[in-house]
Amino acid sequence: MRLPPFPLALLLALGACKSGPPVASATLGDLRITEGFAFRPITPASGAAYFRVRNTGATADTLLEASSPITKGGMFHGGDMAHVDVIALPPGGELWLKPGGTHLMLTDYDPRPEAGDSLPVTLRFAHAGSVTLRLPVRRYNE
Ligand SMILES: [Cu+2]
Repeated sequence: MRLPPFPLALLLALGACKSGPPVASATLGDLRITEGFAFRPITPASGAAYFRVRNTGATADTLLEASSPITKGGMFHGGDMAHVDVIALPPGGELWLKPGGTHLMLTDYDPRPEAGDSLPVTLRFAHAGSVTLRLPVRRYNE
């Protein structure tokens, strides 16, 4: 039996949505964003994402929020998992979210990304505005 063309096209579209080419860096005004990635969530309930932001300008900025279209929530956590409301980026300053330290915690993934997928994440800054990355997804602790 042949598959009708419509569901096949839909399936291909969904696949492309989950695994388009990753975008781990971006320039947004004076901000240089690099080294973005996410771990594949152990469960769909929550998973961490990481990136580095350098403010090369003379104006202070603040990272206000981060969100993904495939998660319900997004919040910043310190290395002790304590909630961090916003993150300051003074002129010449840097914030580097990495495993064991401050991270972006995304919650309620649907669908849960696989290793090799890219995870769309939008960062919103008070001064520079918003940018969307497609974080490469790695197997946990890889
Ligand atoms: Cu956390």
